[in-house]
Amino acid sequence: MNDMSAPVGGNILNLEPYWLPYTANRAFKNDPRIIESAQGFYYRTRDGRTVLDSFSGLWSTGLGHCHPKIVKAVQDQVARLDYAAAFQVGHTGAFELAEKVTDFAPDGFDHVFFTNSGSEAVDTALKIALGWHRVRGDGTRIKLIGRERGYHGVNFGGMSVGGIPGNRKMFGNAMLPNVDHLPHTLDLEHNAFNRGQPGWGLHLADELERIVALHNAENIAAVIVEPVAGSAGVLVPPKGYLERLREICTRHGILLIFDEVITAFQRIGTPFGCQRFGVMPDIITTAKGITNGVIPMGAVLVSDAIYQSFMSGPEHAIEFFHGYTYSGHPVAAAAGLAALDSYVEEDIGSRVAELEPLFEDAIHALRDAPHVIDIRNFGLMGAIEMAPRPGAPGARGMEAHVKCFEQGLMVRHSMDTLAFSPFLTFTPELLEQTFGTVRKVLGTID
Ligand code: PXG
Repeated sequence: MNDMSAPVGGNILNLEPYWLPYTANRAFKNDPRIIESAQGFYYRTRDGRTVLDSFSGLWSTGLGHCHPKIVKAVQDQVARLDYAAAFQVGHTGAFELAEKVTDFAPDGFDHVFFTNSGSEAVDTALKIALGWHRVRGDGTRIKLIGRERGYHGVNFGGMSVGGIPGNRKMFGNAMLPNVDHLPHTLDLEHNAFNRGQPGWGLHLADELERIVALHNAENIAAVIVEPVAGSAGVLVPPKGYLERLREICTRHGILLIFDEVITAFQRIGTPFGCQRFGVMPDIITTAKGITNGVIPMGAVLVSDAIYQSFMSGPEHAIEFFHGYTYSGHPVAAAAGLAALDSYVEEDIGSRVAELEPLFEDAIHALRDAPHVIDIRNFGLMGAIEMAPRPGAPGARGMEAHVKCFEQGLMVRHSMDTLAFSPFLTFTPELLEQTFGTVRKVLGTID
């Protein structure tokens, strides 16, 4: 057994009490992979090995681990103001960050509600959508439309509009009512090995018309999609698809929510993903890159029109009964301010534009590697899908992950799909190293 619970010459780590999230706990505890520290593009393990991170944390740490400016901002902030009550008083950092996020966001997104995660951002956005229709006297609009294979976190709202079967299986009878789903857009018969946006699949946006006809527009509050679906294994929207969703939502008075937990903060080359596609939603959710993943934080962005609709009733009354103890937390706000400055100062948009074609070539070079049935990419998001081993779906993905780690490379697997989220400041050499290791490992898997 590879006993990483014992560092070289150190004490044994008790692995039992910790129930790991989204992890096969028993398999992990039999063969733990424990990270002790990180710097730049690398993790350092408890047994002293260096591991190249091909996933920027979990799509989160695009500027690199232990980014000096962010580390310093967090250290200074925690010593100055560790926490301030989030309700009925404010603190400077939350206001400053809200202004900086709205400056960073496309025109028209003028207000920010802070949360502590993507899941909370999604549930907050769904509540804003329901509340907005209600305060405007449109209270019959209660239905929410998500998409198959969509991932919107693990809270009840996000899970219900999400379309990941594994998330829904155990909780079927606790799902929100009044939810429907669009079909997803991946069909390997038509769009396998596509580079960038597929030319096939636009007609799938028209399914929204069918859903609207079924439920009646007057009952539908919002449609929520990820501009590029991340967790499901990088499903890239067909050309014209997001534009068509926008057009249908506008025509029927339905709010369009883009869940940009992954696609914001330069992951696909523009500050927010919607700018890359030139399609503006009504509400944006985000998290992860807002603080470079350093301190948990999520956010919901809305237009002035949406915000102002809530600003009615007696002035002493709370307009939106919602909030978290840690909304706009001072330390998270400090991390966010430093991260947003860094995206600009380091000209990350240009670096992503330079890296994207190199990443595309490097990942598609694995087209002829064993088991590979599809490769997809957009911006600095990419996925390699393997055929499942007969009778054991997910086993190849797990084996690839473990073997890559042993070879000094952290890759993310979800079932038999390997996902890649390289650092926004990665180098061509490290892209070669990443995919060279993956190719080698795939050659060793049955
Ligand atoms: N929406 C989207 C689009 C996400 O990608 C969430 C909501 C939930 O965020 P929190 O912060 O509550 O986890 C996410 C999170 C993966 C992976 O491997 C993806 C996520 C998280 C962890 C792993 O693809 N996405």
